[in-house]
Amino acid sequence: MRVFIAGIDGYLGWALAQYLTARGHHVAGTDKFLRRAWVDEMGSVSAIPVFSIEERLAAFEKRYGRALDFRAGDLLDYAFLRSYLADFQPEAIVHLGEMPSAPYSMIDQEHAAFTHNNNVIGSLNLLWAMRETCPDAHLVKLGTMGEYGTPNMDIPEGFFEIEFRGRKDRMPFPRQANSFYHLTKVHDSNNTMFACRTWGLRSTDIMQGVVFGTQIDEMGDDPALRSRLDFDQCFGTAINRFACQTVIGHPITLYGTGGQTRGFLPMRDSMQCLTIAIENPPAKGEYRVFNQFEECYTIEELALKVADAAGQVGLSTEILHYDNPRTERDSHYYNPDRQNLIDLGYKPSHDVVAEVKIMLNDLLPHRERIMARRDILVPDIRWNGDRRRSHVINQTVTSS
Ligand code: USQ
Repeated sequence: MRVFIAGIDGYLGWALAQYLTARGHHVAGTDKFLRRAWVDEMGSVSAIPVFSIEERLAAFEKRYGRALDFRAGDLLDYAFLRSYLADFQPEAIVHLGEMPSAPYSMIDQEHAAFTHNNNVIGSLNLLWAMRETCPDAHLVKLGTMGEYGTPNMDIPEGFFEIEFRGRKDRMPFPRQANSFYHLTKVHDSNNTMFACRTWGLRSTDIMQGVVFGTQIDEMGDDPALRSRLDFDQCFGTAINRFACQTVIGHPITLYGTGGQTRGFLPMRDSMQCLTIAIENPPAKGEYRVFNQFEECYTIEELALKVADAAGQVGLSTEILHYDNPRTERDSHYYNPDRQNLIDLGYKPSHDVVAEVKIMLNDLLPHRERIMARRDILVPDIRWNGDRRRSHVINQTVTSS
């Protein structure tokens, strides 16, 4: 299948390009290298070194025996996007080209406005470019489980049946996002649903949980093919940060009570799920929603799993609770469905500790890179607009 990836240089995009190519798909993609710039803006680096795009592309061709069709560009540059899609004529488009961080979108007015402009208009441009150049292609749009928030009821996959004043309808499940970033994904969902209904486009909107992991098997041993792995307060997600903190002996930074519950999945499961969605497209005009995660855990449970894995590779771990810089519930009901992907063949990996052990072993050779930035590990971006570093409020566990 001819697959176009927007955001192909990023954490998931670079892995997906390899996963799909290894399965015989013909991949093309674009990137503006903003992820590299944002992490730099945070005063950080990827824990695992990221090679230049030229080095990445050369290593890719050497390993997979075919060149990756790549053009640097911006989804906000409509003429560029339209002409690339017209030339490549994709059968599937995977949209990973958005600013993905909740804290980054909460820094100040400028960052919130940037996030909305970049994400919502970039996605809108993609819909228009599809309509004009490849209306039969399938858009696999990366949304987020965070679109739903944490309602006090089960979360279906996108839609639910509701009865109100004696009448019934199938409607979109309410979205109660908890950051300006997560809200951009809600707006994207509405625009995508509208484009499918009005223009007959087809799309799978992926409500993905928090991804963790340093590699997929396809990457092999060439360091130029490896994934990035961020640990700063904006672009490092929970388990990735905890693993980086552990390898340098920094306490794991649990925010608040650590009772926040989310769906999580290793990068290898994310690749499996995205590929299942690509290879099983919806009908023309159909807009469908997949909830995509392996299992739900509290943040504290995950910190304990990281401590367990660390103990198995000979590292000691301290877990500390910091006052939560985010305004979020840290004790709540959470029970989302994830049946659609299972029905199409998704086999969840279910072994977080084994995956974290792989991560720790991948990260240990790079501990100096993390150690040099240890001052940025405690967060200071707060949901109320202040910039104040969090302080320790409680200790959970120390293992050795
Ligand atoms: N957390 C900690 N300590 C940390 C980092 C995070 O306790 O050092 C907590 C946060 O307070 C939050 C939870 O862990 O309750 C998850 O935070 P996160 O930064 O790992 O994930 P989040 O901000 O929710 O965003 C990430 C990705 C985003 C994606 C989302 C999926 O950055 O792109 O959309 O996961 S979901 O969480 O399901 O909405």
